[in-house]
Amino acid sequence: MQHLGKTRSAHHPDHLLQTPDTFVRAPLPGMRKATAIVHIGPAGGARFTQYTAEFETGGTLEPASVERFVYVLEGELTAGQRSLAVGDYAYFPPSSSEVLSAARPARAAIVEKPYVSLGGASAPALFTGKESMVNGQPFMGDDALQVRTLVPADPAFDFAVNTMTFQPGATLPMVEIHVMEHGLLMLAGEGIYRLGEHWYPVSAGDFIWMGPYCPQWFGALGKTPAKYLIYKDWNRHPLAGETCS
Ligand code: UGY
Ligand code: MN
Repeated sequence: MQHLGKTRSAHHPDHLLQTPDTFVRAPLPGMRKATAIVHIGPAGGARFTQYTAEFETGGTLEPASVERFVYVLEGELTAGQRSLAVGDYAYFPPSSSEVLSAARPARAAIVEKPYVSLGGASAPALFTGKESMVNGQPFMGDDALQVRTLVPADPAFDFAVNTMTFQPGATLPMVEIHVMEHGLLMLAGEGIYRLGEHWYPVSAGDFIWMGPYCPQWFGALGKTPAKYLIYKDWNRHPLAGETCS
């Protein structure tokens, strides 16, 4: 708790840094014995929503009407016959009927958004995966920065979710400025995140939203690797979803 009005959290039109001292918890419709920390949504300028769901023993989350991606942060969740441990993830197409439940306390990062169809095709089917089974790939040739791609490379998916693991001292090789937006959860370690014209110290537990074209760069500090989970909209033409009159 911070009683003197100080925080590392910051909100600007093109980015949000939300640190755990500023998290506010409230249940969402469809939650029982669970609560949500809503990190970002349309009210904050994003075209998706991302929240951390915290389940008590016996907690449940009803299916969503939109597509949903779940990455388990702590404990274990089940969806029908499937069980998801820490580092496991699942994709639920819109109107999937699967309820998420927790036999014991658990936490998960959840991204939800309306599905943007490609040529009228329906959304991909439910799938689950294990991050531990995904091979890391060097990012732009740098072995000290490993990317793990959690969503299959299939144009039917309108978003991507990756983990990025930086050895101490590793950095993004350039300041990125791109049309895609990001939801980012720091999973481990620490470093400096450049967002627009601001440089922020960040560490495990922090959430960042980057709007389209937000200049972004990260450098890992400390003596242990820094790792984050990162969402981006993907595989769609920039005019997809626009109506021309
Ligand atoms: O995929 C990405 O755009 C990623 N390299 N961005 C980031 O880490 N801020
Ligand atoms: Mn990026």
